[in-house]
Amino acid sequence: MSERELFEALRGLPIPEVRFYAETGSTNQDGLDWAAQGAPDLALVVADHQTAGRGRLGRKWFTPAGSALAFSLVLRPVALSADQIPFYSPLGALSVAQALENAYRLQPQIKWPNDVLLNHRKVCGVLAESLWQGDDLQAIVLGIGINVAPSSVPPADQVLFPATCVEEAAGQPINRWGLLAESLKVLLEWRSQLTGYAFLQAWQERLAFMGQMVRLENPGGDSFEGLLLGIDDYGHLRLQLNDGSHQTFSIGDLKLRPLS
Ligand code: BT5
Repeated sequence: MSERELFEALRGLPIPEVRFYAETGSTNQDGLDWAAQGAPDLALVVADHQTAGRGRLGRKWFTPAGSALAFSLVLRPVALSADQIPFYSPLGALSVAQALENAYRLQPQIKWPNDVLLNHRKVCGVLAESLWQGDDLQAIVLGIGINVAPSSVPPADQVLFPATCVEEAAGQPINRWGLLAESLKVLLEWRSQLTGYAFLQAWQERLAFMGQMVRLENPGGDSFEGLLLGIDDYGHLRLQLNDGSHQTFSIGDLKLRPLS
């Protein structure tokens, strides 16, 4: 698919500038560099192939050529407050989930806080990174990777959680740029309601493992097991622990897994 088709697909969306790379290291790095040089709100970086795509905690994100979507959006909200930062990656996940519903009638779920699953396998990862100048938050770069064709799915021994792609679930060829445009359209609709009730509701309605036993692990090695009850007004995950007590967990570097 050509760059011209990308620009066609984005027509009608209020994206002021687009940088397309046939190959780049990481679109998030490109977005951060561009933001530091003054990229406007909603500036978009798209790559066909990433050679150093990244996930959270220095993990790698696999984006081979010609089969996936990898893009990063520079966001410069008018009143950008640090408390809103944790909501940006769920914003990305909710937008992709709804785009998959709207465009292909799929039934995605969101593995808290921000992975999109199809048939219980990871199809999309989201990484929100912030650009600071001293204490001032300058921009959020919201990076989204979606596996579209089967060749975008990493081998099973290279992923922490089973992976899939949109075409496998949809059973039909998917136009990558069409999926990108639909995801951006939904994202622009939710953006102004980031911490609101409707946003939290839409996120919770798609939460994977609701009412199931899960394990949460933090990078320090602590883990908690309990029944997944949902999210609260801050987007924190609510669990009922094995001793019957309720505990909430803030969005961070926790790893969530079903127990069965
Ligand atoms: C994420 O991190 O899931 C966030 C991924 C964000 C990628 C986008 S692509 C555009 C933009 N530019 C970037 O450089 N990044 C963003 P995390 O939750 O830490 O998951 C990373 C883990 O997912 C890896 O350690 C692998 O186990 C697994 N993984 C890697 N590539 C995958 C893929 N294509 N599909 C499914 N799982 C993958």
